[in-house]
Amino acid sequence: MAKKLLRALAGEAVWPPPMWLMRQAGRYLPEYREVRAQAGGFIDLCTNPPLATEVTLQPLRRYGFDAAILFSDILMLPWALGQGLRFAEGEGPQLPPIRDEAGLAALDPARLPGAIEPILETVRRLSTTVGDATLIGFAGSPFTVACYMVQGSGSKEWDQVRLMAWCNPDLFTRLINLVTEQTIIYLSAQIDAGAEAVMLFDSWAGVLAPSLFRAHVIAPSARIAAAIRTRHPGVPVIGFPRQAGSMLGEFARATGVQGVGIDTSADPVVAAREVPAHVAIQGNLDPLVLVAGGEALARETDAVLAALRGRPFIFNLGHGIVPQTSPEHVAELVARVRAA
Ligand code: 1CP
Repeated sequence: MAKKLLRALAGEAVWPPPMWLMRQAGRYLPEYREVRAQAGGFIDLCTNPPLATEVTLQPLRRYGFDAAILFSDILMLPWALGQGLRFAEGEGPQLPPIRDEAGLAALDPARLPGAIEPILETVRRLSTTVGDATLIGFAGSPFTVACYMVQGSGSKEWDQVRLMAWCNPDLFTRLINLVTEQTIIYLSAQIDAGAEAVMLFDSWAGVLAPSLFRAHVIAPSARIAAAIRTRHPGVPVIGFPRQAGSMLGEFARATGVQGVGIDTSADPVVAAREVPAHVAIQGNLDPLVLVAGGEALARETDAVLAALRGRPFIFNLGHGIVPQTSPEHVAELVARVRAA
């Protein structure tokens, strides 16, 4: 197993660490903006295999990252289940919210295999072109996907979602179970198409009380990790329970994932203590220090490197790159990590 990122996920302390950046394909790159304009809408881009392949590869050409992450979105799963999805320009995603039995019953798992076909075609194309980089497939975690399905748009507090979890736990649990089952099918299909590792993005895990975190973050993630282990032995799973805070160690131990992403607010020294030594840690430079550049970027990069040296570790940001990031700052970051 020669690829650096897969070695780290197998428990090896690779040095210098493998690196990639969340949202490494995106609007901070002029070549992405060009393809994006050509594609029409964002969903059109995600379902266009030649263009989605091209934007996935753009950051690899520029920076030689150790991973390519499939260009798609976590909301393509509800889209594939027939829940209407729109990306209004400058407004973020909009979906008709699920609030009752009828909303849940309208989801149609029979649509999924046909709907995800163009995404799988992108994975197939990438699997023959990524070279030494590791091809990462992904999905949202069931909780974060359910957040958008129930709330109907982005939110800071996700009040409608948490209220459903408390007031109608049976309905919410059935939604989580349905999304969990479909996520297993979706990730499994990405692996069959050539993904070498998969990541579960749980961007909103941090809004949950501990009992709900156990039920709707840890349990579904553990179920997905177990299913991948059974169906695709040796294919690692990275969990990213953003802002898990004091639940991080329990997440790492109880889910059986091979890698854990830590967000910007996590102290990497503390995370290194709480995450079992055989589990890789991925993170966690503040994406805004990458905008700042200069002394702060150098100092903070070195602090992350020092905290996680000597254990399985994948250098990344604590959340996605923001559009105003200078591509030159990314080049400086790559040079600094490579020289560690
Ligand atoms: O105009 C554009 O180009 C659309 C912006 C955009 C992009 C580039 C969206 C809409 N999604 C993406 C790609 C994307 N999304 C990737 C591609 C691979 C990569 O390079 O990393 C991935 C992995 C995601 C995952 C994603 N989508 C998450 C989880 C990670 C995170 O950032 O927290 C979430 C929460 C989404 C929802 C989403 N999609 C797009 C937007 C603007 C949002 C966020 C809406 C909100 O704030 O709630």
